[in-house]
Amino acid sequence: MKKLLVFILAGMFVLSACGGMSGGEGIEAHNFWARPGMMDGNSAAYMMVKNFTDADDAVIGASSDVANAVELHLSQMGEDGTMQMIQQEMFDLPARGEIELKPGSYHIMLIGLKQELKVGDEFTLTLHFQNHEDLTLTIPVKDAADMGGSGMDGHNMP
Ligand SMILES: [Cu+2]
Repeated sequence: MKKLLVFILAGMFVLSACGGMSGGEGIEAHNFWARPGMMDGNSAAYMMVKNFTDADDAVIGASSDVANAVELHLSQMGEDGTMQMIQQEMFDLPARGEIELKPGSYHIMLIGLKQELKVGDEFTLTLHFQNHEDLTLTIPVKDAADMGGSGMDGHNMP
């Protein structure tokens, strides 16, 4: 029985190694989604961005037709205990590194939606990098509660 367990653990290690930083090329975005938003309201997009190159890079902006403005934000707890959003000039993306955009942390903010974004909808978002060419993504709108969004990061406010 013990031998079998060791075998399974070894197998899991190999799988997780393959799912890590190997196998990719250039810069890739994974697991992207955005939270729903009302027309004229806001939304936020989240994803994992991975840099498979040997050069430091950075996300320097994003654009989308569904919003009047798209900004790079960081949510963090302020001194008064409320969640605050701070606009970022860029998201650093070191060589062979990655950055996770997630609720309560780094995110791409969609400000002034030109259309309602409902769960199940999709829209186009283009990421701009310091060195790498643009990356255009088709982002699905998902229920933030299903995705680990607490609703406490400032985006569910009216
Ligand atoms: Cu924000």
